[in-house]
Amino acid sequence: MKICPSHCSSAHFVFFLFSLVLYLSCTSDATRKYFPKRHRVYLNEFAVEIPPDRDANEVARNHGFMNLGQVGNLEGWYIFKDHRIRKRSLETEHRDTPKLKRLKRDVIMVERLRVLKRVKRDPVSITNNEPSPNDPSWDEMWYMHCGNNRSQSCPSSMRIEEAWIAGFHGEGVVVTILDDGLETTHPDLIRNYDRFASIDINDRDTDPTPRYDPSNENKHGTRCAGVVAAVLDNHICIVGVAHGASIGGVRMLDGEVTDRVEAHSLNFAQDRIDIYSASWGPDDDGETVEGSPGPLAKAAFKSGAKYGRGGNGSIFVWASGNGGHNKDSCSCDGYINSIYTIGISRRSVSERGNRPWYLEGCASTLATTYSSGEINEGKVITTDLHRRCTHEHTGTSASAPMAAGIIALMLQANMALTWRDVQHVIVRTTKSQGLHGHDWVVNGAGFNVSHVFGFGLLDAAALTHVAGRWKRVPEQHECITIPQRLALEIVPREVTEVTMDTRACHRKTSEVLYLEHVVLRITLSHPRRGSLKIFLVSPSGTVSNILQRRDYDRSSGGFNDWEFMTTHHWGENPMGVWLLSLTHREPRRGMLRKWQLLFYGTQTHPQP
Ligand SMILES: *[C@@H]1O[C@H](CO)[C@@H](O)[C@H](O)[C@H]1NC(C)=O
Ligand SMILES: *[C@@H]1O[C@H](CO)[C@@H](O)[C@H](O)[C@H]1NC(C)=O
Ligand SMILES: *[C@@H]1O[C@H](CO)[C@@H](O)[C@H](O)[C@H]1NC(C)=O
Ligand SMILES: [Ca+2]
Ligand SMILES: [Ca+2]
Repeated sequence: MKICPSHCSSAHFVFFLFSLVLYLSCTSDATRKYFPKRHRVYLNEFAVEIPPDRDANEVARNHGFMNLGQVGNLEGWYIFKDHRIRKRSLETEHRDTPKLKRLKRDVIMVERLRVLKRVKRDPVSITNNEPSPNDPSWDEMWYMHCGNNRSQSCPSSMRIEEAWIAGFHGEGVVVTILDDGLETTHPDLIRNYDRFASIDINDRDTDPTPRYDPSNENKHGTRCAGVVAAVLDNHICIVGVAHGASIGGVRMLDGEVTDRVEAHSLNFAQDRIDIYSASWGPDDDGETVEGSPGPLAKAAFKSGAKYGRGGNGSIFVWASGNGGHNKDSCSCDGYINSIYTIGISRRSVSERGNRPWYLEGCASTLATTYSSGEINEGKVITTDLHRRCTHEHTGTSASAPMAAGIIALMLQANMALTWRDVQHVIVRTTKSQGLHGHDWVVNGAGFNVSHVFGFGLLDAAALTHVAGRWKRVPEQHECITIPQRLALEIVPREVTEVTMDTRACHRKTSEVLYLEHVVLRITLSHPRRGSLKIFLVSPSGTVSNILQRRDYDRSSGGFNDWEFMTTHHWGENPMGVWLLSLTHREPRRGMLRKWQLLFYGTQTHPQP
């Protein structure tokens, strides 16, 4: 008999039958659809988090485990082994032993290790005769599926369902929403809620439950959380993009936000949280330029990239601003300008070739998700305060959590991706198809890119597929050019141009031959900053629209070492002549005083 090889005992066989029956009887049709390979294999090893004042060896000994040592440089985390249980066992046998229960009471956290699926399949096409999830709002989740509507503009071209069918639901990935709190007891979130990925920085406690007031002002975080990780098939509300992921909340917007608060949030639980999702930034009033991350937040981004996720780098997902109606530009949002954040723009379904009013364009946007912002359009349905489900979630707010959810699927496909790998895979797999814009251009490395959409729409099926076979990119080089100091008049109604011929650190250890991000650091004075337009042209001829006119910005403060980032030169070779071009319509002159380029990228091909 094939099922039970000769060396396996009859007890095992009985157990196998038992598990099979259990498995079949416990899986609904819908669950089976999304968990085609349901058998998770657990090891007899446990990741244990030891309180700082305890000795790991002693804890292990007291409870009858063997301490295999600390996990990498993750302070407090150890691997314990239990010889008494089987080395590999199926999920159905995965029950707490009394011994394990005792251990759990004595430490912060215990996690039984399981074998992660690393097998990638080609994206599978959906057959519509599969049963749908039983979540009541599923049919209205237009950004996930179109039912039988297979027209080209169907928003399900983000191919989230395809990624689920290929086995990726976000298991093992932790996403945290940095916002105004999280309703931790919401019935559609509670099962995925992770209290170790949560904190309340506003009230200095560990419970991020929002402050309730009559206007339900603090609903934002809870709504974003549902988009990422609402529970599948529980007869409640919706299905999260990464319904298998854990979800945390950092309550930090309901109070005075300081650099310290931001930094604390960005580095909180660095080795537990994989993805931080933020749908906030400087005021979108069209005149704010000072709204950049402070030194602590900047350091926090850097530290997250270096030490987060056990050294693979935290993933920071950021929504592009909502200020398009104020003629603002996300170029002036210092968070989107950071090389460490993934700036996400959004596209509305009913958009007919025109840029919607709320859409800002900027060169630092990396990619796009579907969400909505217009009246009469399908809005995003999600979890709401007071255990409710809302149809009113709009605009940008949904774009970052949607991207965070998709990236969670991708990380499940390959946990070893670094923060830069994630960006590389996004650049390679996003789709420009169906995104109408007038400024699509193929850059010097062959990538089609736009200021409105970045490299295009996130494609969950392609992201998970490519992530699974992705080899880590070579180490990041940072080539900093010598600042050009000058006193060049920016003459009204003329084009002021200046060039820089760079060797891109040729023959130095910081040489960059394949670009990732380019940062323009600039100092200039100007009678009215909002009337300035700035372009940067690479040696390959790709034009980055660094700054658009912003009619409401009347400041005479100019830019002082301001950093603009562009992703549009991704893959290009920076060696050669760069052109900086400035124009404005003010009657009075401005003065360009200093500019400098920072090239980030690799010396060798990132993915030969
Ligand atoms: C299918 O989608 C298109 C574009 O979104 C829409 O115009 C059309 O009405 C939809 N058809 C059905 C049957 O829902
Ligand atoms: C980081 O990458 C390594 C592979 O280099 C992988 O084994 C590990 O699981 C990753 N760490 C996290 C926290 O994802
Ligand atoms: C770039 O994307 C746009 C928008 O989908 C498309 O119209 C254009 O043909 C694409 N260009 C190339 C060269 O693929
Ligand atoms: Ca609290
Ligand atoms: Ca649900």
